[in-house]
Amino acid sequence: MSKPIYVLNGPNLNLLGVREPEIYGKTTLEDVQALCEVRAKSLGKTVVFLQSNHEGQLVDWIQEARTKACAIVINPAAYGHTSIALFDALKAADLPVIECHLSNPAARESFRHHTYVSLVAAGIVTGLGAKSYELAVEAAAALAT
Ligand code: CA2
Repeated sequence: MSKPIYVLNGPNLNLLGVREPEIYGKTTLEDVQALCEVRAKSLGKTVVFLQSNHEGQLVDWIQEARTKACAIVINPAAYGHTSIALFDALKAADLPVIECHLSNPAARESFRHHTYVSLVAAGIVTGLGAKSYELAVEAAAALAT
């Protein structure tokens, strides 16, 4: 059995579909998980889908992925813009990393224009809502080791 793709989600994404639907849509994180699972299955892969509001927890999961996953898809949410810890962990994981965002951060406030994660990402999918995740899983599967 091949290793799963870890799909990691950062802070506040548990509110998806519940708050601010005008920005992030009506799809819940549970819906996104189902879409990722279906897309992965169609490619002969599985996903481990996780969300945390805590930076250290995300670092722990990235460290776990280093040996247990074949690739990482990550929507780091706001931590992408601030976290050198996530950057360091992803770099050390030495796996294909696909960064994904529901919105297009480049079209939003300037503080969202830079992400540390993008410095270690093989590719970035943004602005397509839940579709960003499906395409990110597809890219991760294609690059998986
Ligand atoms: O567009 C994305 O996926 C973001 O990663 C979402 C982050 C934001 O800080 C990034 O710049 C772009 C925010 C996630 C918050 O998610 C919410 C979902 C529903 C309601 C409120 C927040």
